[in-house]
Amino acid sequence: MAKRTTLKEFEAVYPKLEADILDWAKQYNLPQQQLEWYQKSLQANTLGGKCNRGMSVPDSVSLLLDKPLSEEEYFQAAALGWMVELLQAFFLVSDDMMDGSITRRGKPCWYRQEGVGMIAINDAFMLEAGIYTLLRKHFKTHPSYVELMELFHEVTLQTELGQLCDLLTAPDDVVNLDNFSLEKYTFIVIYKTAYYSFYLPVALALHMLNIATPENLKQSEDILIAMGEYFQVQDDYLDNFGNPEHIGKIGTDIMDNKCSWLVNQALKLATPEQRKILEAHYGRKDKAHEAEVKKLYDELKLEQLYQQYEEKRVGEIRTMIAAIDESNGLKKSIFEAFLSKIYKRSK
Ligand code: DMA
Ligand code: MG
Ligand code: MG
Ligand code: MG
Repeated sequence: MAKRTTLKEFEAVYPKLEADILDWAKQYNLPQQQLEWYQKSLQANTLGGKCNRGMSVPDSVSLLLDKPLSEEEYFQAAALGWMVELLQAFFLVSDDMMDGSITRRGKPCWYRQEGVGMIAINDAFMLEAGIYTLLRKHFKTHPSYVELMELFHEVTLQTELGQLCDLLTAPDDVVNLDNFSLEKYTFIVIYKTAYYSFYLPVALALHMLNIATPENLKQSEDILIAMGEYFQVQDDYLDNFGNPEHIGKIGTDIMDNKCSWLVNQALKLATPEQRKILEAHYGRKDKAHEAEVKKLYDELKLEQLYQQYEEKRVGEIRTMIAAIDESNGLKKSIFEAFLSKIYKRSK
């Protein structure tokens, strides 16, 4: 029987990994002040989240082995999980700067904290570097070392391609609603979110156990990408309809001119008059304009539309899970575990 990890168990591994990263930096005779800065950035940006992505690695490994993990197995899986969290930290620090966001995990975004500012760009790179420090330290002699490293590199690029499309579809100065489409939306969310948040943890678990094959990777990818797409629709929904206190961040999608799920639905439903409202108020850096768009979203009943979407999509994903062929080493329970963590999430 597999055993699900707790946040407490997962967090208990972090101090050792932080020490590994800082020890590696120490060999360069990094001065104390800079060492302390690195530590502060690691703690501020890697800790304090839900760790769903990170914990999915030990959970998936345990489900694949169908048993609780030994101490050594748990450490390895949790280390890979924390590498996913470092990747996420790297993306969030930069995403918040690019999106001009205010808060993250209930605190000011890193670049807005005292004394940080644009140094956050370099901090983001150093968070990313932490991944490869840990991978070298703990997996250098693992048979799948190269596969693990290539996977991190590939997923990083995929996420950056998604972010590029997200940003170029949302220029600061020109609002052109014709630029938005559900096709573009699908590309953005699959690349910026689904690969690193959903595919990566399971692919890492398969590589850690040396049981990855082109077939089981592809089957995992198909279903996890669908789930990641659903997850980002939730993120877009919560950006407008979520409670900022509860989700720990203040939505910026309307003011940022984002090709969000909500604006795409609004464009599908809008009468010519309603489209004019969007044209006049979407993508303006101003609360009064934003309020007009929020009012239109309510008139168009996008909250109810989202709930219908959620039920339909989750039904489709359940059908995909049921069709999984377990003879190639996969377990349906891995995907069920993922789905149950995000179904009807409010944060
Ligand atoms: C998130 O997109 C994507 C990455 C790679 C961090 P987003 O800007 O919608 O995320 P959030 O709502 O958390 O700022
Ligand atoms: Mg953002
Ligand atoms: Mg963004
Ligand atoms: Mg968002």
